[in-house]
Formats: sequence, structure tokens, C-alpha cells
Amino acid sequence: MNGQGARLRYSDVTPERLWFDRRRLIAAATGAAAAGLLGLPARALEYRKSGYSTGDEPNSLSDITSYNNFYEFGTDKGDPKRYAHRLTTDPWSVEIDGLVARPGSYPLDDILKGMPLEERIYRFRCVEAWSMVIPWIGFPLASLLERAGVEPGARYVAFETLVRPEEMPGQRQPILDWPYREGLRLDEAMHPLTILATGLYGQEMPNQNGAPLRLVVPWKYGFKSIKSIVRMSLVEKQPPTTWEMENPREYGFYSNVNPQVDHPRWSQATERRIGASLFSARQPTLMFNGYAEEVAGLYAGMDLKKQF
Ligand SMILES: Nc1nc2c(c(=O)[nH]1)N[C@H]1C(S)=C(S)[C@@H](COP(=O)(O)O)O[C@H]1N2
Ligand SMILES: [Mo]
Repeated sequence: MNGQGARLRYSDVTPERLWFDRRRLIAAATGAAAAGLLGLPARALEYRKSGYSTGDEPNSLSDITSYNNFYEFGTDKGDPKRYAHRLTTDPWSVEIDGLVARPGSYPLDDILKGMPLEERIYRFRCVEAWSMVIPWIGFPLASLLERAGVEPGARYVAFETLVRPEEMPGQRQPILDWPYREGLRLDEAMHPLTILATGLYGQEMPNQNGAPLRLVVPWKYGFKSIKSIVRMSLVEKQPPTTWEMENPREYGFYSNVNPQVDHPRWSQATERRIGASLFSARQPTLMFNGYAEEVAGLYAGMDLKKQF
């Protein structure tokens, strides 16, 4: 995989301290030529900063890559880091089917050709009441859906993760009903905050975070961010989603971050920022994870206690 945006090898990892320095350098430099003079890898610069970023301080690369949920590799937070490096992510294709004008198998290299990659620092809120701040690199899901040509009648997008038990040890056990599945309403999918991420911290997506392509929907609980996507289907009816299938009482289709609607077994009113000092206070969770201004309108007139 060469020269495609943020698809750098994970072995090229840049320590985050260097990344912060690099951000300063990039701010001072003008484009790839200047970056070349500074001896920086040009591929890492093939994205631009986005106005959508939050002002929060990002978590460390080490937090982001060692405390993960990716049940295909096991249920322990350390399992993805332990086992996901064995996953082959090149070549990779995404099947786009259903109600689209141009269905088919889209090679990731083709998807990334001409796709404007942006760095977006987003808050990430897990349903387990912890949070992180992550500098994703990605592109709007809407851009890809527009390429495929959404047909009238499509009202939802259904997503599926790769099934490859040879490389995904968790899939050799019936932990979940594989493949991992997720879904969005079409207006949520087309919203400019919704991205398909191909990297973070200026480098290719670490396998444990969902390489090579994962969804990021910053106003929803983390489990909506399906990893290692191989299929996207444009459909008429609300699709079944993994956690709703497992336990519909605890996990709804919408899964919007909402401090007023508790999980049946714990409160969603506050959150613990991973990496923060043990003595630092939990912080209040914000409606729609702090993105209410942008997305509250999508849910006007809905009872969010019933459609959670
Ligand atoms: N395919 C797949 N995607 C997944 C999961 C999973 O188990 N399998 N876990 C989800 C959950 S519960 C969370 S909190 C986030 C975690 O993303 P991160 O490890 O990059 O922080 O991924 C989500 N996407
Ligand atoms: Mo989660």
C-alpha cells in the first residue's frame, strides 16, 4: 500500500511527542515541499486540519492503542493490542451494495484516490462511561456514499466488519453473532461530522483501532464506531445491530450520548477521561457528547428515552 493518504505502516509509528512537535512544524511550514526540507515523511502530511476539531487535549498514542474494545480479538481491553497485529489489512476492499447506483467491490486504494483526508480531533465516549480524545484522520462518509450514488428509497446504512477467524482469535468463539454489525439512519450517515477514519496521530490506523477503515460518529457511544469495515449496504429498513441483537434492553439503535438516559446498570451522567490522574474528578457528560449544536436537529420531535 503506497502513497495513499494515512495508510502508513504501523511500524512507522511516530511517538506522540514528535507528533506534537510536527504539528508545530506543519503550522509553520507551507505544504509538502517545506515538509520535505524538514525531512518529514510526505505521506503523513497528505491531510489537512479540519475546522470540526474540538479544543480538548488529545489522549496519548499509548492510551489510544492499548485500551481498546475489539471483540474479534478478545474481550479484554488489552487483547486487541496483543493480537490485532496479525490481521492482514492490505489488500482491502469494501463491498457497497443495496440501494446504490454503482454497487460493487471498492478497493480501498481507489476509495482513497482523490479523497480529501482531514485530521479531526474528536471526543470519544464509550458506553462504559469512560472517554478519550482522539486525533483521527479520515474523510466524510457522505463523500463515499455520494460516489456510490445513494438511490431514493435508501433510508439506512448497514455496516459489517470482516470475518476472518484465522486472524481474529475472538471469532473462533461465539462471543458475538459475527460479523459485528452497525447501522446509521441515512441523515446521520450523511452528516459532515460522520467520518470513515483511516488513521490517527498522523499515521495509518493501528490494527487495534480498526484498520484499515473504521467508522467514527462522535455524538454516539463508541460501539457505533464499527471497525475493519468490509461491507456497507444502503437499505430501506432499520438494520439489526450487534449490541441491540445481544441485549435490546440495554442497547438501542440510536445510542446517542445522553447524560439523561442511563444505561440500565449504570449512570451515563458522568465520565472518566482515560489517562487523567486517578484523583481527577469525573467530568459531566455532555448531551450528544458536546456536539448538540450540530446534531440535535436530527432528532427533533423524537422521544430520546424511548428511541435510545
Ligand atoms: N468490529 C468491531 N468494532 C467495534 C467493536 C468491536 O468489538 N468490534 N467495539 C466497539 C466499541 S464497544 C468501542 S468502545 C470502540 C472502541 O474503539 P477504540 O478501540 O478505537 O477506542 O470500537 C467499537 N467498534
Ligand atoms: Mo464501547
